[in-house]
Amino acid sequence: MSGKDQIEKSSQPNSLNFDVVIVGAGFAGMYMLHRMRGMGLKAIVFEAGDGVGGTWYWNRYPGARCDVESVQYSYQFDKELEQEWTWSEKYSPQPEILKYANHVADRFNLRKDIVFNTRIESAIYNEEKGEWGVVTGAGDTYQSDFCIFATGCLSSFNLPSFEGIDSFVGPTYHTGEWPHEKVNFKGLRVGVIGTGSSAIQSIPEIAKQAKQLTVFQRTANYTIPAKNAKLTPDYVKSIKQDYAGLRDRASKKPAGYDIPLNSQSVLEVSQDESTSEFKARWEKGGTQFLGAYGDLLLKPEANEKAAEFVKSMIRETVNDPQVAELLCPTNIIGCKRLCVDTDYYSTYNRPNVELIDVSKIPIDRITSSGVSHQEVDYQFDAIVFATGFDAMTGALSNIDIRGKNGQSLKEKWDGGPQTFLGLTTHGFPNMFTITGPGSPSVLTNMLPSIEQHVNFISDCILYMKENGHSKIEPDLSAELNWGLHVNEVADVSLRSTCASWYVGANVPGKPRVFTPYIGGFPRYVERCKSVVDNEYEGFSLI
Ligand code: N01
Repeated sequence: MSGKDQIEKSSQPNSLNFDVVIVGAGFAGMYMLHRMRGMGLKAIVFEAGDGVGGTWYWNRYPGARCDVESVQYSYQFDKELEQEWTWSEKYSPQPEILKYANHVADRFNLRKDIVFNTRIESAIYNEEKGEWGVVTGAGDTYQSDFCIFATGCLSSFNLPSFEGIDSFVGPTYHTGEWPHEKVNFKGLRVGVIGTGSSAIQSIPEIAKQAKQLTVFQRTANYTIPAKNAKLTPDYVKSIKQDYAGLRDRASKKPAGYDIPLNSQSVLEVSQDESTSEFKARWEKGGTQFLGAYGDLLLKPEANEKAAEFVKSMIRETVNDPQVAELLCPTNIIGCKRLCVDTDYYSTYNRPNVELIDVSKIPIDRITSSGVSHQEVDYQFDAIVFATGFDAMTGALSNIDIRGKNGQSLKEKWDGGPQTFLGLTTHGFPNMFTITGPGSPSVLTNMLPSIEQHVNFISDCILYMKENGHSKIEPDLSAELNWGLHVNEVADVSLRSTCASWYVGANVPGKPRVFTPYIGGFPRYVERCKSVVDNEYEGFSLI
């Protein structure tokens, strides 16, 4: 029986009242539901897909895998769950992560309170009643005291409005909404548009199948080899013996991810020394590469040392010097999200792969038979759009969310999102956003960030119940001060200096604001803790 059937059977007509409505059944929504039920609250989750897993449900493209080590990209709220689940690889592939999400849903019997195949169209706050009215695509309305958005940071995919996009006669795919059935590119001529993380993971896999693969690159990206490997039983045992220690070390790191970080300046060491450190980190693989020195994301001249090393590796790997130069990025390394790959650069040595530079002259149009660029017609049997997401705010602005005085969230955030702690926004009482804009979210290991937010929200609701409060809303002054702080710390980092999705640059018309909080996970957690210790300082409680 589906969650919807169950609700319809167990509820009286017009009595669809809940303590908490949660939107989204990814890792955030699932844990939120678990906590709410554990507190004895009546909670319901709405999920657009027909299964749990969020980003790992939708992103099924070939080569999709995590770029945070799986033993850390996992829940820590339940010690038995930690012990019973065994990851097979250093960076587990998407099917295994989705299996884990399903395991969690089954283990905690979550599905009975999740309504699948249901997209939320609007969430309207009724001031008189002090409750939220959440309306589904089917037109059903559910009332709740609290409305929690667990809609994900990278869940609303971005499809640029290429001229003629509907005229292509073959199949088209978007990496962010990949079909559930296996896509077979064998013997086909395939075009891939984009060279971000999703493209960098999928291109080597598509190239193995396709007769011809043509990649359209607007901005070359830095990517570090994953050096993925099967986990040995001894390694798994050692992790399980000290999971608590691992989690504790991770919680003290800026990204909530336990990787080796060196605080020394690269400018203080010799060229030989830095080259050998970069080489060692390249061989180890993954995003820890950027932890080689403390100032890589602070000073352009320091950053250049790391960038030059990666470019030297591209030139060493790619046989054709012209292609190698095209693949060499010209911006700050780590400014756009650093990618992690398996055989990305060497894929361009394959005779069936070509790279087209669309950085100076954009793609003209999509035609019925392929892609036209500079009056050259590239003929394809299939096109893959690896063009990313309307990040951080896209999923929220797709829902008509209205707070006090009918104010629309989309309109409030017209000039960029305004939040207190990335969790709440003034004028929208009893509404929370898990890993919302203005929180560390995408700059951290998402799992601990999700758990920290879910725990904050749960503790807050518990505090309200215990102290007779029915309404919580952040003060405007707290929100403005938080916004200033988010901007202030962003300005210190080189990360805010390029046209990335962190600043909304990939979506035409989106305000250019550095959206996540870059002050680091420990500092953020400390701030949340101090808000709580000071009886929800910065919030009005009624
Ligand atoms: O999206 P992206 P993504 N014409 O925005 C190009 C996470 N993730 O899905 O850079 C031509 O990075 C665009 O070009 P440009 C991770 O956080 C994690 O790859 O804007 N090209 C770019 O090359 C990641 O950062 C994992 O100039 C156009 C590409 O499309 C985030 O998701 C795996 C274009 C989009 O790249 C997003 O990654 C995958 C146009 N009109 C993703 N419009 C892991 O955990 C856009 N592009 C491993």
